[in-house]
Amino acid sequence: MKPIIGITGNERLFQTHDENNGFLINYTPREYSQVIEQAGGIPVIMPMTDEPLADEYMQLIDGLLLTGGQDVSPYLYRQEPRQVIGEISPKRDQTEIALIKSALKYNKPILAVCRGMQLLNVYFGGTLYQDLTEIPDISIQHVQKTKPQIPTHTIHIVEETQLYQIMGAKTQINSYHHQAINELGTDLTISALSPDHVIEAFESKHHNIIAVQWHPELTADTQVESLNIFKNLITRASK
Ligand SMILES: [Mn+2]
Repeated sequence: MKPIIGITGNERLFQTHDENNGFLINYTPREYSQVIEQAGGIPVIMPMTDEPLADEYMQLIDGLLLTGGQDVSPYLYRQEPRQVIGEISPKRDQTEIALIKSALKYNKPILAVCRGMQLLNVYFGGTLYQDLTEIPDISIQHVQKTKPQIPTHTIHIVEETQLYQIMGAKTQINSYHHQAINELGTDLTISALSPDHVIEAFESKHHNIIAVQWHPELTADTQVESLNIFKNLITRASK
């Protein structure tokens, strides 16, 4: 059977009649499930759960895809929220931290995208810049105004990393993050940097992890390197 990939879900209000009426729905952007299918896996969207059901989910899935979304609660890296921070979701943090812990316990491969990468960094003891304006010497537009299917900034990929095997030395990626990694977590290795030295990807020699700051699911139709990131997850999940 094809490997089953668990995709972390988000919640949003579905409005019925007016802005004050509605109910919450579970969702994920369609591209995540679509790209897992294209890459040869079976996508399963996992809702946020009150009681973490992570260990049970790990019996059902072969790999974990941590998706983009809200900012990570700064409480998790021992900071108060500053004026520049965006929306946070403690429930989502709690659900996904339980999933990360369980995936590592059962050695299930993880691919982390955007918020997923930031949360994974925090899980391993790292910290974040709450907003790009807090980064000294930043010069590149990391919240691109161009549509998300179009890569805009360059990344330099570190040789002898898994990402280098997947994407080569240098490529262009889309960029939709207003936060970034500050201190890198323990056991993690930088695998790509932007020209203004923002950490754009990391992996680990000790854990089955690949994490990227951009959104390859949105460029998988036009850029083969983007699709290959998901094919790599399927390969890792097949073992
Ligand atoms: Mn960027």
